[in-house]
Amino acid sequence: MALAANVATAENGHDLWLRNAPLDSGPRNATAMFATGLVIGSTSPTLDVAVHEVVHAIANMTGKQIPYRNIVKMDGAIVIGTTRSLPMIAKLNLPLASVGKDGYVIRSVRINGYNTTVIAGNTDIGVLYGTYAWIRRVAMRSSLNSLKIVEAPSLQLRILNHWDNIDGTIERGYAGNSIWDWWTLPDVKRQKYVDYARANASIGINGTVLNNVNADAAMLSTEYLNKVAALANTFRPYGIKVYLSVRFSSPMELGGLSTADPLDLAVAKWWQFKAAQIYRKIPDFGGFLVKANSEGQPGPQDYHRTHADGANMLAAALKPHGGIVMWRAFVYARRSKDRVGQAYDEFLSLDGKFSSNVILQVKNGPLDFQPREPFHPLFGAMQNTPLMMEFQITKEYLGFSTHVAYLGTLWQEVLRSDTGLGNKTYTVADRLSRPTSKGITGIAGVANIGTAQDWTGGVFNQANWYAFGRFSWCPNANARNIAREWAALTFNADTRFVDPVVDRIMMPSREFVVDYTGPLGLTHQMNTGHHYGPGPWIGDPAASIASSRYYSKADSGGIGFDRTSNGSKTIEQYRPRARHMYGDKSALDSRYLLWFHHVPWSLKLAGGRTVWDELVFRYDRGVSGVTRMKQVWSGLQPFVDADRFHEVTSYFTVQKREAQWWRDASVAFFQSQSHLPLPAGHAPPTHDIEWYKSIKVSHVPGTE
Ligand code: BDP
Repeated sequence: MALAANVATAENGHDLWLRNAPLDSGPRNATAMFATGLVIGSTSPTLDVAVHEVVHAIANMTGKQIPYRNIVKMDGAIVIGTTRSLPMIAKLNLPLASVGKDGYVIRSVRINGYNTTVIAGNTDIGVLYGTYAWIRRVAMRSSLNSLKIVEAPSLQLRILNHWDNIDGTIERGYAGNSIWDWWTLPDVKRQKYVDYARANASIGINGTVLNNVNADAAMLSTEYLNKVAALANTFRPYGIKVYLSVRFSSPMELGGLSTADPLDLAVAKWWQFKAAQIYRKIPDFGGFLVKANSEGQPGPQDYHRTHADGANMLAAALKPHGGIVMWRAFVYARRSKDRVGQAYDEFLSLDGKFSSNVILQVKNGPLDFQPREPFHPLFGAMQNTPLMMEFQITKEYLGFSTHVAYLGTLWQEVLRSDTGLGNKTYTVADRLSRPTSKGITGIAGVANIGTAQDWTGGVFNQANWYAFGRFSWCPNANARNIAREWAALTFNADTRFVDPVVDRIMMPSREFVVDYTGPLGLTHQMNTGHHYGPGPWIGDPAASIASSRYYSKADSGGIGFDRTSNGSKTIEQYRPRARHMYGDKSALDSRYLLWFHHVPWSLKLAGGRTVWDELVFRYDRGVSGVTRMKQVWSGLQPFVDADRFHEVTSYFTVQKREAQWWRDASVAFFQSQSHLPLPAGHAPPTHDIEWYKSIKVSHVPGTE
């Protein structure tokens, strides 16, 4: 039996999931049959891209050049366009009315007596999305017969947030430097900007915030706006709008005003002038993203104004131009008693007070992108304000770029959580896509993209970019199906590869990271500042300064943060259904136990083990999980090109070593609190606690 005949000799990962690798003979012939010619009407920059994509994909996958035509006169024609670009599409009675601005229809249709495939949309970008969907089917060797696909995204804004600084560094970036070469812009328009737009369009992403939420006012200077405009021009054919993070005090830094008070008329005027200038350069500019009064950033509270005052003032400046404000709910100041409660406390009373072109951007959990958190209570609480999700694609808290952690499962867990709204299950995904009042909908992901040749510093990190795009299109999507698509497109569609890589590596991978960094609902046990490696000993359980010990509250009596009505009460921020689920510790899913409850070490859990024994068991489960992933990967060599195979192997070596480090350091620390013996069969840490404490890592990438 010939294994994996299609393995390329070497690949550097730059082509992502768009490799369009040659098909083997069966599917190759079938595809050739379904693509004998391309029928197009009038064109546009976006339709040109669509046509180019089909022609090149077919050439790469089947070796065949397909001719252009303007009428259908053979079987296997692919007919591409809108009702305007190609009037024959209007006669086909396609269900285009239901797909809106961005959706598409792909249909096998008989035209002039010939069998054709029609890829149609109401807009050029809808057609392009449909084109990528069809190419994906070909590349995955799915059937091209009797197609009846009708697709539309559930969310309007599908946006990447780059935490890129003007100097080229990336806050929490682990894949090299920023891909925006600010120095040479606007003159030099690099191919990578096009490749970037293409990759995003292929998974439905339609916006990008170019700069860090900890923003530099200089980004709004005329000089930088010209550079931004050059990028916007490059992205436009791919349907990607540009947005900027803005520093709230920009009127002072750039405009020389003495205040940034949102109710000061001169301040409002400054923003109006700035908005008008931006739209002269970039007529389809998306709008602003704002981090205000959080982690030292300026904001309206500096002037005793509310978040709504600040957001609405900016929204008024953008409104005449069609722009929006994405105002972040991630507010963190050290004064809060229970850090996870702060966003709710500050925003709930503002529900319904934001202008119609403002959307609140809420992180998936109430803390900060941890490997596991319950969903953010604002999704259940705020009913009269548009809310968009913020996920973190870059793995700040999940092992950086070297650990394999597929985040599709994390996002699915959050999106499927029941908010407690209404009488029956009403998930976070429902809340995002069905706002109670009509308003903007959206999702953002903090990008993991950098100058690394494979974009993300490790090929498995590409899966998270891909999954983010697919979830942003359909928040009810299935993480496993997405992983299957990605693995087939990125490596090899052979099920002997796809099955194990998805079910034995990708799907369990994030849970292994949870197990070796913070099982049972423990959170934020990483080292401070750079967030790399274990630091469960850091801080003081009694102090209000957020630190590992503040979060674990581990001492000889027990472990866990009491957020029930006897403790910080933040559980009360959830609606009754969710509150009951998280509140009843006997019924509670142990994944969230220590997030909500402080429990004695000896408490018996549903599975029969004590909390202490279960904790140790899970740390070890995480480590052995990594060993297993590595083994499974080593068996997949026949299906993967050598370069990518060996690189992933070496990442697994790092992950294995670091999982062990996490486990040993954590078990050593918690044992110094519990004073209990390790359960039978579990090895003691290699070193004592002082040894782990003494490890200092420096020059950690991505640190401010
Ligand atoms: C935290 C990051 C920090 C970000 C912050 C944010 O450590 O670098 O600035 O989130 O989201 O997780 O604003």
